[in-house]
Amino acid sequence: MSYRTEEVAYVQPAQPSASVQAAQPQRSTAEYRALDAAHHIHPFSDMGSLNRSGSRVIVKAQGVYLWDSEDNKIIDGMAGLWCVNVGYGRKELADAAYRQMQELPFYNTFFKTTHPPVIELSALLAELAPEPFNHFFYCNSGSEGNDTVLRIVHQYWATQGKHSKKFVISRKNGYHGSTIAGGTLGGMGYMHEQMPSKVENIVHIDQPYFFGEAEGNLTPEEFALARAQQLEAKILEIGADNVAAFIGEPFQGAGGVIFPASTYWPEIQRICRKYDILLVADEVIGGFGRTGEWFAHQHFGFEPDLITLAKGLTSGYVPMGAVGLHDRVAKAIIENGDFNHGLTYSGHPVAAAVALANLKLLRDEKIVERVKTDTGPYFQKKLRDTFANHPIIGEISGAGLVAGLQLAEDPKARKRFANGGEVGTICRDFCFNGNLIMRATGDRMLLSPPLVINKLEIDEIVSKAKKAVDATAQQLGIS
Ligand code: PXG
Repeated sequence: MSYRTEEVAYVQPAQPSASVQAAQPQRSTAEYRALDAAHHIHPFSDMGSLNRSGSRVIVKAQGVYLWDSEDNKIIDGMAGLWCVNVGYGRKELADAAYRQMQELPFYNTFFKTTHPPVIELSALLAELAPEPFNHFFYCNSGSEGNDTVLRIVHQYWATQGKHSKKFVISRKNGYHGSTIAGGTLGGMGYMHEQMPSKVENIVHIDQPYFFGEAEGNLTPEEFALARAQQLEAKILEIGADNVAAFIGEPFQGAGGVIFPASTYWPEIQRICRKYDILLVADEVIGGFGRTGEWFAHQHFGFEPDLITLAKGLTSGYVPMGAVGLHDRVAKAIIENGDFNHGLTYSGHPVAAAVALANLKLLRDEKIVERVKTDTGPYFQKKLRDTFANHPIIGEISGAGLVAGLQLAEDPKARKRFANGGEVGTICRDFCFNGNLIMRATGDRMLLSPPLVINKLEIDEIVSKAKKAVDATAQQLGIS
């Protein structure tokens, strides 16, 4: 029986299971903090300031809840980092890893060998992905997935004899990872500043961020179309013969859950086809059910040539990334000699076994369908009902189980706070103190809970989010 049916979740108090309880903290919070400050550099952090305040020590998790070393129970509105799609504590995934570690903990697929988990995973991905995606290349993360995308794109055009097609177009405020290639592809200015060496031939166009960037009386649809047409202008500027690919997240995740209007992706696709440019959908966040479709490009109605996958592929239980190749790209790669790219852990058997078990849960428990028809619409409506006419909420974006709340000084006039980033941090801290994990990107508050969340848990997230936003407004003297 499925663990997280509505019935079970409603009657079951969310206590950690016996196996979770076994993992009790071994040290006091103060000891953990001191050791962490002494020896651990956190990602994307100001370590001086973090070490002075001390991190929250997360010690266990079950379903949609986390527990810290002070035994606070926290509801995880972010599914970890947008990845724990099946929720925490699924024994099936632990068992799959345990079995595979005993059977074959490692073997590579470089030199004319393969193994059952990677074969089964590839076949299942081909079944779950849209029709033209039948081939998959594996890596360890979304960043490596996008490095792999670049390698495939260049190899593809080499096989077509179009060696001048070298430029890749991406977007400002897109996020494609933190390797040098991922960071260059992404459009985060603060990352570029710390990267004097970048990958060549990558250029950016503006993002389709209506609330923050639309001027005049444009409708969201007109604005999205204009932003998509920047791609055509950029291609003409560089010369179509020099452009290899366009890459974008179907909706921007880390950039603030920015959902383009319906006119955006069809126009991007039209332009890519017109100028013979590969279209890459970075599905690292959108893939595996987030919007209620298996892949976010299906939600937006377009057909990419390559898809980058990670996060929900294993629900974050072990690291794994992948790239899905459209048949026409796969054919070119397969029929044209060596493809000189690979990682020690490409198709790692344990990661593949966990991914396989994870995808079977998503499929067999109809988790994605539930997001589409039940919990997703409930979550979206609840947010819109709760925050309608709120004095500091300007926009609610999202579909399925992902949402962005725009904090604004004057919602109706689309006027943002001059110190939006600070306001976001205030709100994020109120959430944290109220035992809700909600992420702030500048002045946008983001939610992306585990896909197994039930309606009571959605109610809890939304009411805690409301309290935090109200407290933020109060602190700013706005009511
Ligand atoms: N593409 C997208 C769309 C992502 O969101 C990556 C690629 C890179 O994946 P890896 O596995 O290399 O991290 C991501 C990652 C945040 C946050 O705070 C978002 C990500 C990673 C870490 C933090 O929103 N996205």
